[in-house]
Amino acid sequence: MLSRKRLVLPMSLLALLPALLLGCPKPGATGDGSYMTENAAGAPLGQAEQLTTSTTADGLTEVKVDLDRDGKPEITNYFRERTDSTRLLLRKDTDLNHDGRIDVRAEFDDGGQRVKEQLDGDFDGRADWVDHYIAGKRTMSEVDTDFNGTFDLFKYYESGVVRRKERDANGDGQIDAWEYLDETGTVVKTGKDIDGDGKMDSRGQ
Ligand SMILES: [Ca+2]
Ligand SMILES: [Ca+2]
Ligand SMILES: [Ca+2]
Ligand SMILES: [Ca+2]
Repeated sequence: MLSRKRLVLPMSLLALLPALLLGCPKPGATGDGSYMTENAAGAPLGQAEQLTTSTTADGLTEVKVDLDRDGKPEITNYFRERTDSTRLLLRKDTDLNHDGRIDVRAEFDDGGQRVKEQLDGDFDGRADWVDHYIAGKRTMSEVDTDFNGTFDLFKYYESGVVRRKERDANGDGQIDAWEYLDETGTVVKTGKDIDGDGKMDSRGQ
């Protein structure tokens, strides 16, 4: 029987996940996902302070934002400057636990839609949850459920709903368990690779 390891995320990250994943507007957030640091009159908005603005080697504008005003950035935004329009946010790095290491990296396409989001749930500097998006919709998640550095759960979405889960339960890099779900999230079919050749040997339901 396949052992189901429960994904444990620190509470601080859990609390922030809905806002991060759903892109809920937060105080100070602008429509493009970057952070305003002052209002139209130039007065500080909340606590956030823009620390530095520089240009990266590949020509992007890098803006570091200090949310708690301790002099260290929690958010780094990367923009592409445009002459015919407002600058475009391409990447947003967030340090959730204020240890100086990035815990969430979100990447956006030219249309401003999310293409990839990486989360480091145990704050060891290594991403353990990667969401992939196509046309702004999440299509696939890679999850390292035991935080050992190897992704072992792969979720595939249709219209935002998980319809297939693949697991590498023994960590050999090959999928050994499959679950197929209907649109309500109910498992309708399962499969297992018993002899370790990466092919399904037994089917359920
Ligand atoms: Ca700070
Ligand atoms: Ca961190
Ligand atoms: Ca990690
Ligand atoms: Ca793993």
